Amino acid sequence: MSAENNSQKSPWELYYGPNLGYIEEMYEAFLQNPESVEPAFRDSFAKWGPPPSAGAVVSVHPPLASGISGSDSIKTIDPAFLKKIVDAGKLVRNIRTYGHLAADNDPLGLVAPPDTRLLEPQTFKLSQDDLESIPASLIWEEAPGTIRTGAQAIAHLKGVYTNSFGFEFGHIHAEDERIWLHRQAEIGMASKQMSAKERIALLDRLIAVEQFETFLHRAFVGQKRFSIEGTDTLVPMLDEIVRELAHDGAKHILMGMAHRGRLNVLTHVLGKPYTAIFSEFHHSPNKEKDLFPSEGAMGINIGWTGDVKYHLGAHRSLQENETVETRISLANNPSHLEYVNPIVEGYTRAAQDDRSTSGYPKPDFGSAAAILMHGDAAFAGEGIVGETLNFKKLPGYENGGTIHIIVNNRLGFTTESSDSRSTYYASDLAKGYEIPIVHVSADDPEACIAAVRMACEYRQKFHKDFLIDMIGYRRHGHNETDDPETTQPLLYQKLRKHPVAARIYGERLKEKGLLSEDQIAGMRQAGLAKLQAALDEVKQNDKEYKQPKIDEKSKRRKKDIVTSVPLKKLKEINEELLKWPEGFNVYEKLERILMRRSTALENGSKVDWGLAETLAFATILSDGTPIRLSGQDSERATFAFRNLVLHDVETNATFSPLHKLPQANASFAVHNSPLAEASVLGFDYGYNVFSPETLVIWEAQYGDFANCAQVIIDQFITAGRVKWSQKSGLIMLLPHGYEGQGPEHSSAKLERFLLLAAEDNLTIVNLTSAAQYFHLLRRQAAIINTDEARPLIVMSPKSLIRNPSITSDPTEFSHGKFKLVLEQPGLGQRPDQVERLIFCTGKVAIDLETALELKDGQASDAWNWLHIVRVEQLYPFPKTDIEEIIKRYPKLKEVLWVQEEPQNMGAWNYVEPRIRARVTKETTVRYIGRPKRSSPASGFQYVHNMEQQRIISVALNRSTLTTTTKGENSHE
Ligand SMILES: Cc1ncc(C[n+]2csc(CCOP(=O)(O)OP(=O)(O)O)c2C)c(N)n1
Repeated sequence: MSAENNSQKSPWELYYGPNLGYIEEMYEAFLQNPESVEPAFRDSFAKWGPPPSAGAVVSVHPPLASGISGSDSIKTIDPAFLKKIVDAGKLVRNIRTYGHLAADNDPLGLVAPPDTRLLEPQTFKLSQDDLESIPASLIWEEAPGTIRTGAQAIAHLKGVYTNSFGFEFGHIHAEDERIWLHRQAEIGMASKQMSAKERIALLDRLIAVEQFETFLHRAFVGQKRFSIEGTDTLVPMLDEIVRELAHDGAKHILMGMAHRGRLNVLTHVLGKPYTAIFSEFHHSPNKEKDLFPSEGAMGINIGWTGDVKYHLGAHRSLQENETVETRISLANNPSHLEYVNPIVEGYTRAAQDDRSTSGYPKPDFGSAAAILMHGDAAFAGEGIVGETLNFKKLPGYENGGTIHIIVNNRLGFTTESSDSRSTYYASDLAKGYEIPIVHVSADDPEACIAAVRMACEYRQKFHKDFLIDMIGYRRHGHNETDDPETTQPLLYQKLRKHPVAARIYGERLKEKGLLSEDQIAGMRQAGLAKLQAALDEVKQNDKEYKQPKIDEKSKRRKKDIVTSVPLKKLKEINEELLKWPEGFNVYEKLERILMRRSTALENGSKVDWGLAETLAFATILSDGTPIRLSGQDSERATFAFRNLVLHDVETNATFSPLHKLPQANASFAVHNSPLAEASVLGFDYGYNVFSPETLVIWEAQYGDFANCAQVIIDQFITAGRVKWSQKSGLIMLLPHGYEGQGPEHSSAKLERFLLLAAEDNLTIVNLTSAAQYFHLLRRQAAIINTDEARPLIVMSPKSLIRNPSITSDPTEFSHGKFKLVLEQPGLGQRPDQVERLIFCTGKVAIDLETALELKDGQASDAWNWLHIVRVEQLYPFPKTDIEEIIKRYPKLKEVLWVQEEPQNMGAWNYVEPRIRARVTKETTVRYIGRPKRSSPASGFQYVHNMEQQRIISVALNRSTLTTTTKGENSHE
């Protein structure tokens, strides 16, 4: 489109007939939407302006019979020739967009070649002569000076787009990015050829990668290692990424990967000594041959998965004008593929955020970066992948670009791609997130390194994710004890003859004259000698390598933590919380609600759940502890009690009083999360593990949705500490309570958490007062950065949020602390008369209290036979408090556990043995609640009401007092 250069007249005058029609059509489209036409047309049309009025465009000279040889020579244009130019332009576009289909990046040549006719000049009836006659600049604006003709341009672009690399950039909407990516591919990469020194170093690395695996294979026969062989180039790729990111100033590089090639990455990228790895193999039982061949089997857990320290980092100092110290960390990873992704994203953002001052934390995207490695089957199949990719542009979760590598061996265990995905490429999911994709052969290490450099430059420039699909193969079975020929016979017959990457690359360097056969043999010998020396050392010392632990002993549950706050300070803070900038127009209804808080701390007033939470947050910030709260609609809260972010009704501007609180000494992040549980909980857990000094809270919309995140709960939150010494003080707020809203939205599945509780791994609570919540939050904030830190599971309230019964006196905030159990006020004052003791937890306690019809906080004497105790903390079980209470009542006939949940759910199965162990033989232990059910709650409000009423009335009915003295419990 350089017609404007060729004439003093309007460029429109160069066109006539059908070509004029075509160009005019393009111009129409340009007027409608400039993005809809090729950039070349767009630029030209912008310069040309509209065509002269009809009839004004006249045919100029007759067409040149021989075409044109340079743009200067254009005087008149033959319509047929013009069509060829347009078609050549289309061909260029096709090569750029679909060239990847023809790329030579499948090391084994297994995939049937797709139809790539649209990349051929013949498809457009373009002959070689035609292309020779078109100036290159007409179809490729940025063609370098050495490329003069269309034929040369097409040859070059085909080389770029259909040889080593399969570039997919067409899905990137941002024009500047797309142009940059194409420019890099077409010109930039070629200008960054590797030096001879770099090439030799690359070969050396590949030899080390290969030898490490083959050495392990021979030295530890029959042990699984999930060899990297077939995707060996991953290691030098990681080397290069680390180098580039460190050079750009990253202080932390956070990596996540699964089993495949992990040992190789641990030793070569993270610097775990050969001796350490050999020692683990040497001391592993080697009896796992009969175990199910998965990476979860013993051979792999012993030594390097189960006990790998979270910050298994290698320090590396790079000399780049100044010394930059970069910490590289590989996240602990459970067997569950891809679930580590959000954890690593959380680490990364935590590493980037500056939380030292009030307001939102300030991220520095350059200071840390994430690298995620994926299996091809897992990337396409596991939903957590998409959930995590979705963080890419979300303010509370973005990290300035994750570099993804699909370690693509084209198999998932024994399953072929044709059975594991419906997409053409394993990487296709990434397209929806506008992530640039490069498909590259693992057997072409230089191409892999070039792709890595492009990825790092792109991240540096655009702060966005990049994906490299490294296509290789798997040399052995899923693990090394598996016989892959049972399921992929032809592939493995072919593979037996296929040389490893280091051999292929060695040959290439020999051909280039960079190395001789003897030199390569010398490199191999040196590598082998290192491995042998390490093994000899391990055998001689015969000492087991012990993974370092974060903390061997953890001191638990300190009693002396002060969580109360002087009333004066609370009042000052409360006053500040009700201030917003001059001219900020708060929604009137909300303003009225908020302003009611102004007197809540006065004598005789009450503090509700929402204010208790805000005061807890504010005082925690004032103590210098940063807070991060994320969850669906968490800014306002599902139940609209929080409203921590105000919206100006006239401008839509937002303001959070906690950000401008003068007393605040740390950042406060509150984010409405995307509609996902596993990824968001994983992210927040990761954030907290990386930044243990931050109070991190994840909130479920309703507690039952936490089961969408069950893998994160089972594999990380509850087990991370014993598996990996990975500490977390994450809080999970799970709205729970039976309020007739149906099978879903009632139960947060308390029983699941109780089932997972052991070895002091969690704190599980179900609260009935605003002050309890305040003290609990402050208590957690005080311990998160100590050995005492444990994830805190809160069955949080729904209707109770607005129930006056759970509001607290201001003095309960300025005095006292979190109590493990709460005794029903107004009951149990005549210990000698109490015959029934009810234990319960959460909302049902308030239903019971309501039914007691207290007067001035006192129950009538008619209730002297009864006492009710709320178990506010279920795990660890408050046995001392409960024993003391039980002992207080000499005439006790029975202890009831009253719950709203069905008998097979809730806390009954958990508390029953714990209560039974603490009562006399003569005391009956009984259950009152819903019968066993497969669905947690009824779908009908009236059924719910009836059930609830029955539970309360049986619990409070003296005539149902047990008459037996045998002590056997009877289950309702
Ligand atoms: C969530 C989950 N489901 C199933 C498995 C069992 N499993 C282990 S490896 C594997 C195949 C993985 O294939 P791919 O993602 O291509 O990685 P590769 O092993 O080929 O490197 C399967 C199904 C698992 N570890 N995690």
